[in-house]
Amino acid sequence: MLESAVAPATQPTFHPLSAPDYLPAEQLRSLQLHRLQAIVARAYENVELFRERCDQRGVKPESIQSLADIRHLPFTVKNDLRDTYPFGLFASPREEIVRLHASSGTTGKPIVVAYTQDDLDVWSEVMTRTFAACGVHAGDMLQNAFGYGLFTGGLGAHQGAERLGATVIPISGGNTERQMMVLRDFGVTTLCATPSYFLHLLERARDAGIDWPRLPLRVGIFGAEPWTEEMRQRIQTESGIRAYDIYGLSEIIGPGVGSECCAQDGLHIFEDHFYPEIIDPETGTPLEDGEEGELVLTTLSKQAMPMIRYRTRDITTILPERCSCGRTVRRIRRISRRSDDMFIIRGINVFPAQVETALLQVEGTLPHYQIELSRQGSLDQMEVAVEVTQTILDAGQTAVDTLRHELASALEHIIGLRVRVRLADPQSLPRSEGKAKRVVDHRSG
Ligand code: DLL
Repeated sequence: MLESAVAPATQPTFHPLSAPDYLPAEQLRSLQLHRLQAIVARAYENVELFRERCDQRGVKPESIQSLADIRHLPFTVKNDLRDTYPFGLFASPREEIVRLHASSGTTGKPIVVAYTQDDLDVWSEVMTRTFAACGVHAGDMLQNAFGYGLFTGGLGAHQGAERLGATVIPISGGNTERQMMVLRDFGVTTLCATPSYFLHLLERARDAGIDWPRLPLRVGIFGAEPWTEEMRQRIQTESGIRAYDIYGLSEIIGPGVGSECCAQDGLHIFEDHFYPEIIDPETGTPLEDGEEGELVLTTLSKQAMPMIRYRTRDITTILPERCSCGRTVRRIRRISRRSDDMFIIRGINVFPAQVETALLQVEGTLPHYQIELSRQGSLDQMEVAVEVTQTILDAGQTAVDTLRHELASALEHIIGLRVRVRLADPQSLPRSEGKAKRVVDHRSG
């Protein structure tokens, strides 16, 4: 399918809940300061760990006289949530908490996050703003394939979509047969999923003979895992829909921290509720807008569990320029990596996103890949398995060898390392119903 066949970006109709997206800068800053002062006071009063850290530094809630004073406050990190598991960072009495979610992560205990009714209202508001920014509107038929349960994706998107006035199909992740039936029969116009699960669904739908271009599906709301601009282009050209990137994390609220708009050029942070900073991940020093570093977020209105200067480990840049959509809230560049997803092969730092970028530059690949790390003797090995199209396989050995060579060169060019490339048959690599597992590390110690 050609790029011209991609659905045009819908011009969003203004949604009243989106008004804060357009606040004049001065008004926004003054609202942020007012909320920051209140939330710091609340956390100081109710969260022991935060109070102790402030006391050690000689910082009091009254020390916050300007937004720049946020720099005096201590950071919060993921381990703080683990160390105080399950309820140690709550700032509301247990009876006022109406919802819990949890995120398991890769190691150890899960982290638990809490919401009061007011927090749920803010969450549905920011998700409504997310959908509105992506051109979804009342009356849209929305298939929500984010997982429901302790994961924040399903319920987070659900509340916002209902408040927007869309018709929500709470199908959750997985059960691809049923997803296809709903997609085909219900007149779905908007689909929420991880980008990797959407690709799986697209492929299965084609195999099942679904006449994809005739579906009314127009918008994809994708997030919860890193994906590249190259992947977006693939998704858009192959499916004909507009694919939008949305961002969030359980510790802050879930999805709804930031979202692309119809300009598809960075994600607006809903700054009236989540105050962003960028720091140097090594030293913790705050960086200027426009500089790349680790995103640090402070919840400005969350009652049950305020997060002050939470270090997300997500690497991005705040884009200070005004967006063409007219929103005044600042944007971040799409998150393509985390400070902790880097691996080192023979002394070279590699991020999975670099591999994705390299693979998708080459014709003949399918957007499914996995990176395997192993050790032979004392030498680290990296193998990239990528699915290739049936057309390439049918074209014979020379075509296959040429493709392998092109892929190895593209990878070497981007990561600076010659690695093994394994061409896999279509649909032979593992698929995930939620976040994709891109790296399998067999090295121990
Ligand atoms: O993934 C919340 C979410 C649900 C976001 C649905 C978007 C859509 P966690 O499971 O706590 O929460 O994982 C949060 O996932 O720190 C990022 O590293 C990563 N992540 C989330 N969205 C994106 C994105 C949800 N659009 C962690 N691009 C975050 C890249 C993302 N990474």
